[in-house]
Amino acid sequence: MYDWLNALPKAELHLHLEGSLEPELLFRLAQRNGVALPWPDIDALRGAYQYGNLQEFLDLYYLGADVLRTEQDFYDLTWAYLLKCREQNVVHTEPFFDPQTHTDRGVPFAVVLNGIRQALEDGRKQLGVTSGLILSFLRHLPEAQAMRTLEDALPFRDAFIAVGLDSSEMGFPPRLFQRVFDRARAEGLPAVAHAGEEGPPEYIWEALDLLKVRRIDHGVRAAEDPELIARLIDEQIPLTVCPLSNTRLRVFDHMRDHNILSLLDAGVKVTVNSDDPAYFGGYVNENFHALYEHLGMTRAQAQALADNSLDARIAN
Ligand code: ES4
Ligand code: ZN
Repeated sequence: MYDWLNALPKAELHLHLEGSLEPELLFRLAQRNGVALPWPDIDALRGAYQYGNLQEFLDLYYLGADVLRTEQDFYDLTWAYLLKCREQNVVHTEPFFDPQTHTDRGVPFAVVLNGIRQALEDGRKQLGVTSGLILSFLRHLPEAQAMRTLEDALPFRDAFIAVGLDSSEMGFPPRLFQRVFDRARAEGLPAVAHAGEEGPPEYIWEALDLLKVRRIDHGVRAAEDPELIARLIDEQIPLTVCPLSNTRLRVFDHMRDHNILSLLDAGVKVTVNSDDPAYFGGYVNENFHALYEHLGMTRAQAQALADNSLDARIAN
């Protein structure tokens, strides 16, 4: 079963490039850039990867991202992830990056973007992994800063396939970013948004109705609202679900409690993704493995999940 799962061709639609920064590369970049780290060694850093909720994880994720300084750093980060894609039969990926995490530290937008897009281009040519980049706004920062980030990005409009919304969810509902998403849509950019990870079903309604998203990232709390589930099924709106992330961040206490297969069987277009694989203990295949081990996922269900991922692509 494991070999069969590994060999399935699949797409990854929910992956934060900054969250694919493995401790080994993090330490290497810290040394290369002369950045002092709060952890004495790699094991101490790995030991810190225990979170009670989304915010505890994000605090560490933003600290880790501080080692990313040069175009080469962003290239190396992206390339390491693309090598994983090839190894895991991820034939297509639509990764997020958070420009504000870097521009707020004084790293220019173009430095971040050029490193990432060169690696994505090399990934297409040398590894046969196709991709489309998603520019994601940080929702814990003011709307005006998201708008400025969008304006910084517009000269590079062709480098993106969509805009997204991530970071701390509770208290930062999608409606706060309606004008930014209106502007992005006017530029012809499709939208996705994190919603219903820790936040309530209302945030998923807002993402659909106000931000006009074509996919929901996470969305697992939709299960609490039958009317919302009916809509997701009716409109076949994809949910990019991240099982290992959800258990590591205590959205579900244990993998056996996860609702992804119930949603699949009910007719919701769910997909399997790794979110922040360096921080949550696995890439896409390890997520598939966990569903087999703890939820008894069948081959037919795994095939449906993989087919959904290829079908829910924005880019081709
Ligand atoms: C994230 Cl798991 C998760 N949720 C929201 N925002 C994020 N950024 C990176 N990982
Ligand atoms: Zn995410």
